[in-house]
Amino acid sequence: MSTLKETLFKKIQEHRPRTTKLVKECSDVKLGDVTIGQAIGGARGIKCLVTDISYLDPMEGIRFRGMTIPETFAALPKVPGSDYPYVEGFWYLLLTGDVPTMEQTLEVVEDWKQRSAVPEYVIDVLRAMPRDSHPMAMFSAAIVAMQRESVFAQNYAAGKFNKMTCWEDMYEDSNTLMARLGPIGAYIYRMKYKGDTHIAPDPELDMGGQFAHMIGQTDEYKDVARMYFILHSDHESGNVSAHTTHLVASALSDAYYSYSAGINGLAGPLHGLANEEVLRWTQNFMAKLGGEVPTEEGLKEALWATLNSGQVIPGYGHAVLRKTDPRYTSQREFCLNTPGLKDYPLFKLVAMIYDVAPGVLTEHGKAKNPWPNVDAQSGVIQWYYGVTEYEFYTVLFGIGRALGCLANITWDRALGYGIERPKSLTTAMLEEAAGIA
Ligand code: NMX
Ligand code: MLT
Repeated sequence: MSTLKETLFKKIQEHRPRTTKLVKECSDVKLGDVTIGQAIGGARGIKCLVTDISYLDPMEGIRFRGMTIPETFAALPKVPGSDYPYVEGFWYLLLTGDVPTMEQTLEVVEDWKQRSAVPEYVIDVLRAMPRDSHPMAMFSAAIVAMQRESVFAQNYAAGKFNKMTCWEDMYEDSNTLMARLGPIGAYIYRMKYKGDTHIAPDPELDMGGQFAHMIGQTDEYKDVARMYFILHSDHESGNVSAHTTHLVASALSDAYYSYSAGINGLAGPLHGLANEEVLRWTQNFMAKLGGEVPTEEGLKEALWATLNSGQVIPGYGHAVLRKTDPRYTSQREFCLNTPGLKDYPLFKLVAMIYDVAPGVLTEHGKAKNPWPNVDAQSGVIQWYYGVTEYEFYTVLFGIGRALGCLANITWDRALGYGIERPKSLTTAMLEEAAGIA
C-alpha cells in the first residue's frame, strides 16, 4: 500500500503539467472583468483564486472534491460503531481527491496520534494569557507559538528551500498542526470553563472521538465532533479564513503563521464568530420571554428590532450562496433524527427562525440571500449536548476549518502558486474611470 504522502506526490506530479500549461500557454485568457462595485465591495465574485479541494455553487452549496455533503459522509470509512466517518479519512480525501480505504484512513489516524502531544511551552503560553481572553485569541496564540517547530521554516533558514519539494515540509507542518489542534482546543475549553481540570488522551481514539473525550463529553458527542469538523472544513478559497491562510502562506510563511492568521479572520462576527452570535441572540430572546414559547409574531418583532438597530441577523445571508446552506440542512437533519433534540425547545426556536427570518430579510430588502448559513444551526447542537459556553463555538469551527486551509496551502506549495499581490487604485482613478471626475 502506498502511504498518503506517496499517493499525494503522485497526484501532484500528475497535476503539475496542467498548471504549467495554463500559466505558459493561457495566461492571457480572460476570466471576467472587474467593476468598481467589486473593487470597493470586498472583491465579491472576482474569479482570481484556484483550488481543486472544494467548490461552492451558489444554488447547490459545497462539494468536497466533487462530492456533496451526503455523498461525502456516505463514501468515507466509518469509525466502528459510529454513523460518521473518521476525520482522518476526510483529510486523505481533501488532499488526494481519493476516497481512502479503511487501511489508508488508519495510517492517518496513527500518524496523527504520534504527533498529537501538545508541547508544554504551548500550555505555558495559554496559561500566561488572562483567563478572560477570548478562546479564539488563545487558539491563535497557541498556533503561532508552535511556529518554532516548523520544518518548512527550519529548512528555509538552513538554505534548503526547493520549489519542487517544499510542499513536503508544508505537508509535515500541516499534519502536526492537524494532530494538535483538537487537544489544544480541549485544553483551552477545560482551562477556561471546567475549573482548569484536564483529561488525558485515550490512545485508542480517533481525532474526533479524542476531542469529545478530552473536553469531557459523552460517547454520543463523538459523532457530533466528527460531523462538525468535516462540515466546517472547507468552503472553497474565497472565504476570509481560507483566503487569509492562503494569502499569508503565499509569502512563504509557514503553516503555523498562516493558519494562526486564518483563525484571526475566522474570529470576526461576519465570519465564524456568527455561530457564537446566533446563540447569544437566541438565548437573549428566550430570556426575554421568560421561558414562554415564542409566537411567530413575537419572533418577527425581535428580528425587526435587530435589523432596525442596524445589526445583522446572525446565521443568515451569504456572500456566495443563494439558497439554504446544505451544511445547515445536514445539521438540521441530525437534529430531526436525534430523539431528544427534535423536541428540544432551542431547536424548535431555531426551526421557527428558519420559518420566519427569510421572509423578514426579504421584506427588509437588503440581503441578497435571505436563507440560513452553517452558523444558524450549529450552536443548538452544542448547547443540547452541554457545550453551552458559546464563546467557544468558533474554536470548534477553527479546528474543522484547518482541514481545508491546510490541505489548500499544501497544494499551493506543490503547484508553486505566486505571492498574492493585487493592484490598488485611488478613489480619483475610479472617478476618472467612471467619467465622473
Ligand atoms: N442581516 C441583516 N442584513 C444583512 C444580512 C443579515 N443576515 N445579510 C446581509 N445583509 C445586508 C448587508 O449587511 C448589506 O448591507 P449594506 O448594504 O447596508 O452594507 C446588504 O445586506 C447586502 O449584503 P449581501 O451582499 O447580501 O451580503 P455580503 O456578501 O456583503 O455579506 C455576510 C455576507 C455573510 C457577511 C452577511 O450576509 C451577514 O452579515 N450575515 C450575518 C452574519 C453571518 O451569519 N455570518 C456568517 C457567514 C458564514 N460563516 O460562517 O462565515
Ligand atoms: C465559510 O464557511 O467560510 C462561510 O460560509 C463564509 C464563506 O464561504 O464566505
